[in-house]
Amino acid sequence: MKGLVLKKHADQFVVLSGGKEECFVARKNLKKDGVFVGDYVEIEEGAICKIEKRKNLLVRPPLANIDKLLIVVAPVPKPDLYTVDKLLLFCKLNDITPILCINKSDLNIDFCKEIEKTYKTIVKTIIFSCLDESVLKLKSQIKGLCVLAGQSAVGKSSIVNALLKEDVAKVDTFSKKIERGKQTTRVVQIYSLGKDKFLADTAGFSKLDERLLNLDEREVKSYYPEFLPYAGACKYHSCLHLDGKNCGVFDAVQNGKISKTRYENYKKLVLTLKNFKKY
Ligand SMILES: Nc1nc2c(ncn2[C@@H]2O[C@H](COP(=O)(O)OP(=O)(O)O)[C@@H](O)[C@H]2O)c(=O)[nH]1
Ligand SMILES: [Mg+2]
Ligand SMILES: [Zn+2]
Repeated sequence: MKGLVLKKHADQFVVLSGGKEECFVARKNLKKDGVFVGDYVEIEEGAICKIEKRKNLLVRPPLANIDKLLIVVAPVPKPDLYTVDKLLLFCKLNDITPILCINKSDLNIDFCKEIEKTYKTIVKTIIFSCLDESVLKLKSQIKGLCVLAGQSAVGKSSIVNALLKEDVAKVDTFSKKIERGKQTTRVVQIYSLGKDKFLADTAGFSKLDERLLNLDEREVKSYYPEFLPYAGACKYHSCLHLDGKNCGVFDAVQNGKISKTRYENYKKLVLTLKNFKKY
C-alpha cells in the first residue's frame, strides 16, 4: 500500500492512503535517513517500509517533495524583498514553482500594486486579502504540494484557514503584534484540499543564506530573467553587472527598465557569495 506522509508525531506518522488517514511507525532500517512530511511511502504490515525517491528535500522546515512555494508578502509587516529574491532563487535551484502572494490588499492596494509591478514579469503574482473572497484566487493555484513561506505575520496561517474554512492552523490573534508577529506554527503539517491538492504552513524558512552559499556568484545573474535583454550590451560576456562601467544591465537600471531594488539585492547577494568564498 502506498501513501503520503501528512504529519509527524513523536515516533508516529500520519499517512494518507486511499483517502484515509492512519498512523504508522517506520521500520527500524528507515530511522537512519528519516521519514519526512511530504514523503511518498510504502506500507507493509502496519509499518512504513520504503520511501520513494524524493524530488527535493528541505531540512528547515522539514518537508519533502515540494511542488510550489507560495511566497507571501503584505504591506504590513514591511516586506523584505531581499528574502523574496533569495526564495525565488532557491526555487529555481530546487525545481519548485514559485508564486508571489501579495496579501492584505485591504490595507493598502497601491502598495500591493507597486510590488506586483516589480515582480509580475518575473513570477506569477496574485494580489488578495484574507478578509474577503479574493483569497480564493489562490485555490486554483494549489496543485501538488504547495508550501507557504514568508515573514512572520504576513498571513500564512490565515491563508490556510481561509482555504480550509476551518481553524486548523493557529492564527496569531495578538493584533497588537501585527508588526512583528509571533511564531505559532511549530510542527510542519500538510493539509489536504482535495485530489492532489496539498497545502503546508511553515514558520518561515530559516538559514536561507546557508543554502545558497554553495552557488557560484558568476551563476547568479542567469537567474534574473529581466537582465537578459540588456546583458548583450555589456562589454564583457563575463560581466557581473556590479558597477556602471560598460554594463548594459546597469544602464537599464538607470533608465528604469530593471527594478532598482531587484538589482541592488542582486548585488548584495553576489557580494555576499564572493566574500564567503574568501574565507
Ligand atoms: N488586514 C488584514 N489582516 C490580515 C490579513 N491576513 C492576515 N491578517 C492578520 O495578520 C496577522 C498575522 O496573521 P497570521 O496568519 O498569523 O500570519 P503568519 O505569521 O504569517 O502565519 C493576524 O492578526 C491576522 O488576522 C488580511 O488579508 N488583511
Ligand atoms: Mg503562522
Ligand atoms: Zn553588465
